[in-house]
Amino acid sequence: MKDIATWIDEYHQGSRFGLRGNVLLRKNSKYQEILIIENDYYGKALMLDGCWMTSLRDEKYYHECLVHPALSSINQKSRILIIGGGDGGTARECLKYSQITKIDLVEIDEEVIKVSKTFLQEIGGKAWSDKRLAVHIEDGVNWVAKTKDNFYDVVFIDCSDPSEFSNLLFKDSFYKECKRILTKKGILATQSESPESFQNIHINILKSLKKIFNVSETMYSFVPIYPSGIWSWTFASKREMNLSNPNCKEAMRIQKNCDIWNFNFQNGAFKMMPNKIIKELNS
Ligand code: SPD
Repeated sequence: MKDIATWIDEYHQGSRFGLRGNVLLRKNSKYQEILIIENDYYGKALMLDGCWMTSLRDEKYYHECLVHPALSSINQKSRILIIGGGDGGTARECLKYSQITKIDLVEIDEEVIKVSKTFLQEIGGKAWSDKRLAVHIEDGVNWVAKTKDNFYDVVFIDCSDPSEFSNLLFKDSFYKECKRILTKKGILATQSESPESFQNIHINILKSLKKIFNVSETMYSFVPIYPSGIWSWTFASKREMNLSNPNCKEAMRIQKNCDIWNFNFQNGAFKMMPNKIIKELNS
């Protein structure tokens, strides 16, 4: 099989970020091209419309950083909304918390879920059969619009980069709607792109969330297969959050079973904002 290995690259602003391996699937869904490759080091990896989404080796860098800072810092957390997250990694991490009684996972592209269940079973794992998880194939913007006020304790935006069909997930109007459906102490957690390879989008997300929520904090870490490697996650709330001093006892146990995230890692990651981003935000 080695002789049919090929390079698959994500092209980004004159650079390319590639994995070499066997292509296991390439198909078009109603929304995008879906590709699965198997690489010797990263294992199976998912690419959507030419952008790397996740791989078996590096997915925890992304999912643990999106989920645990939010869930370890909030006391009341029974109802969770995940917008996107079709590979199941975000749901899997959320389900580690016993307080969670219901997760609505709203993914626009059913094919992403089917392909993930077939090729990337390790990512969603038991989450797919957990009774607390309800999967809805729907546009996240519509789902949020029809949700009543003060409903979810945490809303996760686990989306791809801005594109024709995901653009609305980066708009002020959508963030305002997320704020509306969050409980008083609720938290919005979103992937907030790269301060290096998506600098302008990153800054816009941070400015929007600060303006709309008043309280927001950003952490930085790595996702090896994303353009430039450095990535960010932003957490916003109507009230002060306790992100640097989480007090959830269960999270003490959970951190021991994570591959990447722990409280020390998180403390450092919230102090990593590059100076050029600080200056932009203050300008
Ligand atoms: N550049 C890729 C950004 C994608 C972020 N979401 C990935 C989804 C993993 N659940």
